Amino acid sequence: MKHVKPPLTLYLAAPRGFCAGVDRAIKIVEMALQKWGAPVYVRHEIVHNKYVVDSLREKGAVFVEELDECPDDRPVIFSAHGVPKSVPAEARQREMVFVDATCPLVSKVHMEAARHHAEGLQLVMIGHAGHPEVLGTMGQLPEGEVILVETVEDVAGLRPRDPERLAFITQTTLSVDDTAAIVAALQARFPNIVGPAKEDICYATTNRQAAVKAIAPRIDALLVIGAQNSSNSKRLVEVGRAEGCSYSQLVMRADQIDWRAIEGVRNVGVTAGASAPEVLIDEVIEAFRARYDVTVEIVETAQENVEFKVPRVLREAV
Ligand code: 0CJ
Ligand code: F3S
Repeated sequence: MKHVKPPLTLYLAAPRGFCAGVDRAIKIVEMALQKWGAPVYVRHEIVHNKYVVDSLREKGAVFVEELDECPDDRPVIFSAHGVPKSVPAEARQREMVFVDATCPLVSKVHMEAARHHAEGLQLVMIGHAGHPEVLGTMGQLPEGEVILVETVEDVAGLRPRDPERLAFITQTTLSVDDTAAIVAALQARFPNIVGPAKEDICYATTNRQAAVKAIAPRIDALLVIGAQNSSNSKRLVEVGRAEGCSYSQLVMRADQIDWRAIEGVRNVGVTAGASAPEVLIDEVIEAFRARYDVTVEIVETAQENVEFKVPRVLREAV
C-alpha cells in the first residue's frame, strides 16, 4: 500500500535569516581572501554560525579567538560583533593589515558610548555578560566607565558614581520586550538618565522578533535556525515561547530536528537568526517535505532593504 504523507503547514517568518551586517561581514572575508590570498585570519567567528565559518575556512580563512594567535604578516579581520579598542590598537602597534567587519549598527553604539563619555557621563550597558559584542562595546571606554546590567533586578543593585550623570546603551540583539522593561526600571530609578529614543536594538533583531510574534498564534511548534552562541537567534526562541509556543527550539540545521517531539503537530513555524544562511532554511523545508505533505505559507511583516558597503580598501581592489 502506498504510504500517504500527513499534511503539514510550514509558516515561514519574513524577514528571517541574514541581515545587512552579516552579509557585509561575510563579503569582507571573501573579498579579503580574493585580495590577499589564503590564509586570512579572522578574530572570533565572523558571525555565529558553524556552516558559514566552515565554508569560509574551506576557502582559506583561519579563525582564532585572540590577536596573539595571528602572525604579524597576514591580514586579520575583526568579526561583526565588534572589538574592544585595545584590539585595533595592538594590530596597529604590530603593523598588521586589518579590516574591521564590525556591523555599522554596532559601531554606532560605540560612537554613542564615546560621546556620552566625552560629556562626562558614566554608562550603563544593557546586555549579556561575556558576549563578544558586550566585550567590544564596553571595551570602547576605560575600565569602570561602563556598568553592565542584564536584568530588571540588576538595576536595583546599581551603584553609579553620580546618579545624575548617567547614560545608557544596549546590545543590538536583545529581546525588545525584556529590554523595554529594563529601560523603564532605569528611568524610574534614574529620571535624568540619557539614552536613545528606545534602545539600540537593530532593525534586523526587531523585525525578526515581530515576525515570530505574527506567526505565533497560527503555530503549535517553532523552529529557529541558528547557533547556540547566537544571541539574536536565542531571543527568537524566547519570543516564540513567550507568545505561547510550548515547543520552541533552536536547531543548527535539519539533522537536529527532533521529529518525535513534533509528532502530530500540523502547523510549524520556521524562522532563522540573522547569522543563518538561507540554504539551511531550504534544507529544513526539504526535510519536512520528505516526511509530510507540506504547504508553505510565508508570513511577511516587514520588508528590508538595508545594505552596508564593504570598506574601501576591499572595494577598490576586488
Ligand atoms: O552582534 C551582532 C552585530 C550580530 C551579528 C549577527 O548575528 P550573530 O548570531 O553572529 O551574533 P549575536 O550573537 O550577536 O546575535
Ligand atoms: Fe548588525 Fe543587527 Fe545584523 S547589529 S550584524 S544588523 S543583527
